[in-house]
Amino acid sequence: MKSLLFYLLLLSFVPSALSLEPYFLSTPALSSDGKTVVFSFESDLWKADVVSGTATRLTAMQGYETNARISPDGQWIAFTGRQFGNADVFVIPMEGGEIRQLTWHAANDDVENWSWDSKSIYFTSNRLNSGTVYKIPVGGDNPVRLFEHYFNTIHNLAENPKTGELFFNDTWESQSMASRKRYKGDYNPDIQSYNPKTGEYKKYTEWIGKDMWATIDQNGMVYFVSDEKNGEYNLGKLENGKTKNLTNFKTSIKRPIVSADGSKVVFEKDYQLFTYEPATDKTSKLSIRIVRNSLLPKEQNFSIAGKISDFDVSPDNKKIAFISRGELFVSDIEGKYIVQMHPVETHNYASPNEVQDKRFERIMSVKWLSDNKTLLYNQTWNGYLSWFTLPVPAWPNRTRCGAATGSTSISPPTALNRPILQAAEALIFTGLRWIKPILHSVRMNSISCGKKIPQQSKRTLSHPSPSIPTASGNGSN
Ligand SMILES: [Ca+2]
Ligand SMILES: [Ca+2]
Ligand SMILES: [Ca+2]
Repeated sequence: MKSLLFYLLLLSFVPSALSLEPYFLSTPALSSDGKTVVFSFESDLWKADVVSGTATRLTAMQGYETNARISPDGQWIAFTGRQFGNADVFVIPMEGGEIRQLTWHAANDDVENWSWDSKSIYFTSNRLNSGTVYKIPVGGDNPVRLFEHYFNTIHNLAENPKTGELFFNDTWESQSMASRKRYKGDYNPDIQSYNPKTGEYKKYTEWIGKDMWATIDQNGMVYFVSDEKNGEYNLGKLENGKTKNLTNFKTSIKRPIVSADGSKVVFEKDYQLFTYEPATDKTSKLSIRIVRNSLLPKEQNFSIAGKISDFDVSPDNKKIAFISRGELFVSDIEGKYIVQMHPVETHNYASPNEVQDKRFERIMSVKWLSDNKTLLYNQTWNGYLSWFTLPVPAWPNRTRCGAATGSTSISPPTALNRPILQAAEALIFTGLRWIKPILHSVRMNSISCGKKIPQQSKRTLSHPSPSIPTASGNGSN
């Protein structure tokens, strides 16, 4: 039990700068010199030095930012953003700064690559058919469709700077089932190219499985992914028009991107980022270190060890109510399910601010009524103690003793409160065996509310009186 509590406390103090290497990094891209990597993590784009691995957040837009591609001249990062629900093309300066949106169509517009003059971005969109490639200037303009045939579903587009060929895939399998391994059949993708200057079409692979995701450096060297070697996605390249396998991974890689200078190929593997160096035939894992900005949260987590100031077991022995730091909790008798009660007062004569602040005043004592469904508790209101009842677990209306009044809002435990609740759960487990017999002797089985206090005297009722029981709780603020 001690170790559990220690672990719970430890969780509360995890520093905001992660020292552990993170997982679930995706869609990486490299700068032209292979020294900078941009990738997606926590729905945002991050930029890191390939050697040091220190990563800083580039975007913090609503929705997922993926498919970062760095322009060959190093000026821009194009990426796919989902700020408005569907995918659109955005650009941000490589050094960070103003983000500009380039496409606005309600269809999905996914960034594929840059043109080699760094003036245009290729993107795939299903705006006019089930998906084909368009080109849009970095300054923004109407996109131009590259493949006119309605049934051409072009994607994974990469331009060869030496020949002008546009490399692509066009199968359903590579478009919609890119992660499905070991497919073999008529819809298997192959590395193909079309040269708009000459009208020439070429097909470079014949493997009945997957050959896809071509990426090309400034010398026209074509790298791609194939599962021909061992059924897993491995890196290959075209050499004199022939395929050559480069890696022998037992787990698949995802879409690789080569730096323009050809020094490195970056890809996702096992939920982390790796580079392959063609010159040395060496694969390295990038040691990414995420650096987050520190936040000052509006809510804080507290250990409640030794700080349960009051408690009561229901007459039917099925539930327990307890107070810690002025907050009220109810759990089943085993302590397996704990709910924090947030009574909100909605009397008409309270100003809106008063209603809001009521939630933060401390609760001091709690008892179950004999119906096993109602809690009687006292709480300060504007600094003065008063008695209240609260239905549990039907949770509809809370009434001040003696006068039926407004509604009650009770929230389930929030994520931030979970460590508190878990700690409370652990405490209750240990204490339950001896708590129960004591409670039987102190239970106030017959408490009930008077019903003759007129509406007008409610304020008077809330003032302190000598008859209010002494409470032992600590204030919540
Ligand atoms: Ca985001
Ligand atoms: Ca769109
Ligand atoms: Ca194939």
